[in-house]
Amino acid sequence: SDYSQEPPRHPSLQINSKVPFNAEPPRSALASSYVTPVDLFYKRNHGPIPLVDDIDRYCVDICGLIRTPKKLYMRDVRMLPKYNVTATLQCAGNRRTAMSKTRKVRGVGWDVSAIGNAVWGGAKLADVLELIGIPKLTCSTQSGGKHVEFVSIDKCKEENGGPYKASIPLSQATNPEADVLLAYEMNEEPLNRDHGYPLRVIVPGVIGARSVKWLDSINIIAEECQGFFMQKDYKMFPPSVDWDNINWSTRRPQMDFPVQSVICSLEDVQSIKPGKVTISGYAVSGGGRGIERVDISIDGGKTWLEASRSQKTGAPYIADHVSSDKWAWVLFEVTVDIPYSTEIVAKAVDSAANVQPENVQDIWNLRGILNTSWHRVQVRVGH
Ligand code: MTE
Ligand code: MO
Repeated sequence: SDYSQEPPRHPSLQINSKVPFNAEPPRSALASSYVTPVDLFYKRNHGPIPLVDDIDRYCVDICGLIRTPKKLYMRDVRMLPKYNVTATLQCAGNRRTAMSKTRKVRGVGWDVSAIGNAVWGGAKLADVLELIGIPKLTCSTQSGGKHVEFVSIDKCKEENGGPYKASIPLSQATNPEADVLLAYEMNEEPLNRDHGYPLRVIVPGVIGARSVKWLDSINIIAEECQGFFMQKDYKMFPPSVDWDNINWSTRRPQMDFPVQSVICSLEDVQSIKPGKVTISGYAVSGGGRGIERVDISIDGGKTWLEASRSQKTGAPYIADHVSSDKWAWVLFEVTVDIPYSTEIVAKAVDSAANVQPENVQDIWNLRGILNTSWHRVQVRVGH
């Protein structure tokens, strides 16, 4: 594969793998802005970054179980109503490095920054599908229906040199409230090459792996996508399953991500002077569930205090309220007095009262995905 045409990248990114390029920002930079700057947004790739240079000829083939296949050009996408959706994208492998410390796992080692919050601009997939005669649906509880497969331009070794692909249920794709986008903008700029230029899918509230970049075709299919990343990866197995007894077909592909929170203002281990310390970070849940609460402990989890939460400046954040960005993270903050060396812990509660698990061992899985255990940092207080 050809890595000679990779785009330029910000020098402060921590590179976890050079080819394919996988990198994340320093945690201190992450929670300092509600909307993550594009150049600091984590980059997760499985192959070389494709180069689309003739934008007038670029089009997405819409095919499969439909009466009339269609070629969707950029001008067709731009003709549809444009939506700006603020949504947090999180890699299922976020915090994998910490999980691998209990027991070895397979996958790119990520610290806590394989996540970012962006304003995605584009057309709703529901509007695109309506163009080809698939009506909108507002009841998302329907199951057993068809699926919408997204196939990319990029080539990756897991697919034996074939394209990256994934699918979502048709009921989600045709539901305007699910806010699934074909995005051509990120933070009000044209999407850049690393993030999927010219067009990518954004599936809010779902692990990043389903938000296919560099879209090449959309396939309406009877069964979910049989590609590697749906069937042989990104599945959550119990701690008892290892590489010698794994049966991939026993589990469903992971879609929504669970409730998560991370302290970004402190490294692990951090040396500080005794006195007031501001503890801040992000909290987010999947499926459009808001964040009800973020609890902070400065004694390793014995006692807790509540952090304040915010999204965009100005409006107070209330979980699941109309004024909140339902697909976006909240930033939290609390200032406390830390007199001696201790362990600081964060745990969030979402609007369905789901809570992060206490220990990483209990959710250990061989692929090292969805480490949402209590986030802990050690502080050493010196004089
Ligand atoms: N789409 C394509 N075509 N190729 C990829 O390698 N990686 C997926 C997803 N979409 C991927 C892809 C994964 S695992 C994640 S977490 C997100 O893209 C990362 O998106 P980002 O690089 O814009 O942050
Ligand atoms: Mo990912």
